Amino acid sequence: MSTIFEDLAQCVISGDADKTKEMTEKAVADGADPLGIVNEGLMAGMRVVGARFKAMEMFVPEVLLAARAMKGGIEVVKPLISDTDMPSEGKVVMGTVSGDLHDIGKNLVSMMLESAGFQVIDLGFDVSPAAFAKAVKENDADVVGMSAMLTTTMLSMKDTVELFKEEGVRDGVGMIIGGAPVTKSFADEIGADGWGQDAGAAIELCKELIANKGA
Ligand code: B1M
Repeated sequence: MSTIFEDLAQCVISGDADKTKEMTEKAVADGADPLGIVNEGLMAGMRVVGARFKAMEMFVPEVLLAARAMKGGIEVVKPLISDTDMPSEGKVVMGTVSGDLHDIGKNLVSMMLESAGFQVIDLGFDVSPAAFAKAVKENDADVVGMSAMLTTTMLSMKDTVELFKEEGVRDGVGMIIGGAPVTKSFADEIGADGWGQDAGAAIELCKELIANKGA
């Protein structure tokens, strides 16, 4: 017989937002531990989704549905968990760079990061270097993640790295980049800390940068 946590994980995997919310409310009403609901239910389901996406057994629309279901469930339990108890691997500011309106890949990376336990401050698309810098300062972020889909807009990533240096915030924050036209050599060229080919790589990079912070 499956547990309530396993059932919750299954709801997330199937991407059913209504059922996930309903089951989470039921779990709360039945007295289940709110942190268990998050860690062993909702996020456990999303971890399965992440692994299946990596293995190309699930695709972008299914991952987005699963992430939306997970987020809906988390909204139900969030008021029951203090901010300090809420699982957090670290804070990541995410955005698609200036002049670029492509946000599907960025949204996917943001959602996968959240599912992996990161607190994500998603600035949306067409994000200027100054807006990235402001958000990093205001949120004391560990990592900033920039996405670009146009060869013309990826140059804004360089401007953002430069601005961080000018404003004296570069040393305290990891900077990672991604998006179809972006490469590892471009990341090296502009002085970013890493390039992620996909959402899974972004998660690994953030983990690495945060683990090495201050080392
Ligand atoms: Co546009 N578009 N588009 N477009 N669009 C591309 C990117 C293009 C390759 C199409 C083509 O010509 N074959 C081309 C770019 C050419 C180039 O610069 N080399 C292009 C163009 C030219 C344009 C316009 C200029 C078209 C026009 O108006 N003449 C215009 C520009 C608008 C602007 O941004 N200022 C434009 C507009 C649009 C739409 C608005 C219609 C729409 C965007 C809708 C939206 O995002 N809300 C759109 C779309 C959908 C595409 C395509 C078809 C699909 C992009 C996508 O979402 N892929 C795209 C062609 C294609 O790729 N087949 C195309 C799916 C997504 C999951 O993948 O974003 O790569 P991706 O994200 C991946 C990885 O890259 C990585 O992880 C994700 C998951 O694996 N990743 C990161 C992404 N960010 C990361 C960050 C990280 C780490 C990993 O760390 C921080």
